[in-house]
Amino acid sequence: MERTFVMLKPDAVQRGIVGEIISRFERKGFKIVAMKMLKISRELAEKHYAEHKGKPFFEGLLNYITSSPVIAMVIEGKNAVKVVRSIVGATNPAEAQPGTIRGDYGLDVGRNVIHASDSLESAKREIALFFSSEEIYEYSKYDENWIYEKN
Ligand code: D4T
Repeated sequence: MERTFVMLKPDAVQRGIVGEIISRFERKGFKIVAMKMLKISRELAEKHYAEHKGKPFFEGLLNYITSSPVIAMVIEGKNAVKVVRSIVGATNPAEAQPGTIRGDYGLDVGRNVIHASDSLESAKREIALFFSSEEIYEYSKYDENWIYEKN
């Protein structure tokens, strides 16, 4: 099983679509093992987006992501990193396939609704940035035998 980091960005919270988005991951069969609302500090935003420092969109990205609360989550399941990215869709919502979250809910790359880790290494780094180990829960879900052929 893999774990990945997912964040519903300020626009998702402001537009009242967090429930719909979380439902998509639940329906797919993923298990939510951590979740909280927080207002991201500039310091945390700079760490999270360190790879983009110096790019022309960096300042706008930081202002956006720190502007209003977000919902941070850890999602667990088989091939979670890849499958969650495919549910999220392309970075630019204008190019994201209909049926993906960004394809269904956005129009502008600077308001792309959701973040999901792009690799297992990023997932580990981002989960550690946002959650302590006590905030991540290990538990069985009653439907697991119906989601996976073998546990
Ligand atoms: P995040 O990290 O937000 O899930 O997005 P992606 O992983 O899909 O894409 P990314 O790291 O390349 O971009 C991070 C973040 O920056 C915004 N962005 C990106 C932007 O505002 N303008 C741009 O030109 C690009 C490339 C959107 C996502």
